Amino acid sequence: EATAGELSRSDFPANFVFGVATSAYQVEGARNEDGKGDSIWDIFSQKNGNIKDGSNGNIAVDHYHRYKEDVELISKLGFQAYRFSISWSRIFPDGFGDKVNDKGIAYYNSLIDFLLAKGIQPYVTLYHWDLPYKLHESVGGWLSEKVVEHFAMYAEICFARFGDRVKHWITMNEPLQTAINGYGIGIFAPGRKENNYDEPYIAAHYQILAHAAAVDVYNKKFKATQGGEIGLVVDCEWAEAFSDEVHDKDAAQRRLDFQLGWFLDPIYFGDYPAVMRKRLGDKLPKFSETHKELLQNPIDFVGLNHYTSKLIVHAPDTTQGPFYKIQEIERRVKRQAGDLIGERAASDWLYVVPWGIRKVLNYIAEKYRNPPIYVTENGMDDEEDETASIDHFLNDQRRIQYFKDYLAAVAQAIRDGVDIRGYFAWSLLDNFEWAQGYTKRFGLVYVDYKNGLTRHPKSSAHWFSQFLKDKKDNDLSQN
Ligand code: GBH
Repeated sequence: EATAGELSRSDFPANFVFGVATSAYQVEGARNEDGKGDSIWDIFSQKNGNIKDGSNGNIAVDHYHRYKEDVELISKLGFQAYRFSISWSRIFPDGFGDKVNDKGIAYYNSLIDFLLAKGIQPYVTLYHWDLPYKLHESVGGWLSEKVVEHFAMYAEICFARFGDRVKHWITMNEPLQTAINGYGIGIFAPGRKENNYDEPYIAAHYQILAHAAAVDVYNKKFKATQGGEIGLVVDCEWAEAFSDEVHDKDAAQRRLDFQLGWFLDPIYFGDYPAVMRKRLGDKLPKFSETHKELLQNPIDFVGLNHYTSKLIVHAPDTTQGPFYKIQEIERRVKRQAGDLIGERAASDWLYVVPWGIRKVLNYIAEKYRNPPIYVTENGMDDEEDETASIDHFLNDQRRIQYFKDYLAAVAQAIRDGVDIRGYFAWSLLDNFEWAQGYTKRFGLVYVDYKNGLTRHPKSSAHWFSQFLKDKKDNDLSQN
């Protein structure tokens, strides 16, 4: 039953998990400490012009040294889970699976143990965009099939060393972003854009296979004894047809096939969507019989990162780049009448459209046989402003409204019958926002970059904390 009044914790199942999320390169810092090797982001971000404010993640928000303080915060706010990622080059400094860096293992052991001591469940991502640089340099990164076996070796070490305590594994974060921004547009590491009609599809292919190889290792060697679950995280904006015309509706469907079907179709149905095959021809790699066998490994859940929605229009002459040219679509934020799809946040791609998340969740449920889903990222940002007072950032009423509205839409999707198991807010802390550097703040907790990286919970953190404690009035009256 939909609630007329305030949203509350009891609109979600009792075993529904609420957590916060981060990723290694965005928060850890400690670039060269304790034997860590460089990743493609360490190299990419040192280059002039790649990062908006000329910054990098050398120190980031120093989570590597302050993880205890940060986990205390998660605990005090009342979250039950923490989604973080492991930096591959802390475990294997050059990416090759021959020498394990014990200090890297020790760091994640301490983090995991501290979380569990506080009653917080770790949800661990193996790959959130920080490929070991040596692996990139010597074999060609995600353009080479060789990375598949190296990733599987890395995954195996993580399962073997941490899997006695980690019961929720994510192989990859948003392979689409690596493919398009890393190998097509070049705004993300490794910064390639020369072969933007081909490389994104190759990079995606080997990420899908690396994912499948890691799942294969887990299912064969660890699952029975460790009893955990494993899945991957995809990002998907809702694609709303710009008009009721058939060509716009078809365009919106193509957009969904090219962003979500690209990754979930091989995993659930064994091959890419037919529309991709038709439009890409030989540019789209093929899965061999061995590959198809690997892909038979079932995943236990879909992780969905969702922030925003777009209007999709049929556009054979689009100027939005090769990726959209092949699809003959354009993404828009203004309706025919000229009004916006939602209010813009700080990032130019992030418009607040709460109803979109309900549609994506229902779409995944319908198309992929109602799999368990976690919303692994959702949130909005504020623009950094060095002249503004700290209170300007702490009093984040818009972020509270964002969470309320998106959570209400998630609760609706649960009532629609979608099997949603949990929700992770992005992000615990303000952090290194990739090509945007520190100019965007997504945190529930403010980080004071000018005063020793001190942490200050924003109003949204307090709101969340209260939400997690609250029961609806009628629940209380039943007690
Ligand atoms: C997530 O990606 C990431 O998983 C997370 O690490 C990140 O901090 C978070 O989003 C917030 O961005 O405007 O041309 O620079 C979400 C997908 C990918 C959407 C990058 C925005 C920026 C393109 N995002 N994209 S651009």
